[in-house]
Amino acid sequence: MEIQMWKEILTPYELAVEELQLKFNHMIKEYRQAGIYSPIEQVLGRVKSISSIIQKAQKRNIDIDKIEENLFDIAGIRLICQFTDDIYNVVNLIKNRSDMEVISEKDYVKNIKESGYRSYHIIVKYKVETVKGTKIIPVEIQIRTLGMNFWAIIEHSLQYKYDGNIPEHVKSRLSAASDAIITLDNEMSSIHDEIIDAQNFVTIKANIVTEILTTIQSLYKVANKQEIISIQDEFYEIYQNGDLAKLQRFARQLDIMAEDYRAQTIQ
Ligand code: 0O2
Repeated sequence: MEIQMWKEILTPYELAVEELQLKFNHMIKEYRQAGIYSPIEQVLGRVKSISSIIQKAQKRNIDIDKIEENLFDIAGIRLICQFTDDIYNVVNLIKNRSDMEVISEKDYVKNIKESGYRSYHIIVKYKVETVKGTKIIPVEIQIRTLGMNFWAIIEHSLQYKYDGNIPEHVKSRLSAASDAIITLDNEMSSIHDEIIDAQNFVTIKANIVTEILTTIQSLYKVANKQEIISIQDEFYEIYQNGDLAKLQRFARQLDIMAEDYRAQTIQ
């Protein structure tokens, strides 16, 4: 197939990956802005390279003209989570979306592959609008923890290094590493609530500080310099003290002050 033809085939897949990365990243942003723990930690995406597509098609005896009907992972999204439980929450989030339809799923978290590979795979149908019209694209979404991702990346590069024939002694080390990651994921899950509380505290504090600094900046235009300096001093003192409730109270007082100035400006 000519390179131009490949480009035409792959363009809607690129669009699907770009749109989905944006949507999942926006989901993370919405959670964080609301000060709520996000079950998705990181979003990655890729369109399979032409050489990998050809290689996979040859391995499976798929005619190159039939790849679109037979290969479902040309567009790939990877959602990285902190905890194993998050994986299942993300699966439900995907199932409840109206912009994609789940066509198949494989739970390699519960049914670990012989290699030691763990991940949850979902194939969805996703609609994109191109200049040539609407196109339905299959997208493979892999959902895994940071630990599972670490293992899969290392194993994948070893597959390349040994051309798919990893020696037995390396395989058994990989299997031991996979077991160690299961233990790590389980340990992390057992302190799940404490970690989430700590992370929520940091996110909420960061949101309030941003809000306070934005209000102080807006007050520069209307309040007198001396007043601004004393507000800033008060803010630094409360911030250093680290009391979240005091910071929240201070943010509310500042809001009222800014609102008063706004009302005066309108009069
Ligand atoms: P790439 O380069 O990541 O795209 P198959 O594709 O034949 O392996 P199937 O049924 O299509 O099998 O899909 P399956 O088993 O759900 O796996 C699809 C993808 O999951 C793979 O795509 C890998 O990304 C990942 N995967 C599956 N098993 C393993 C494994 O043992 N180790 C690692 N590191 N990744 C795995 P590709 O096309 O193989 O590769």
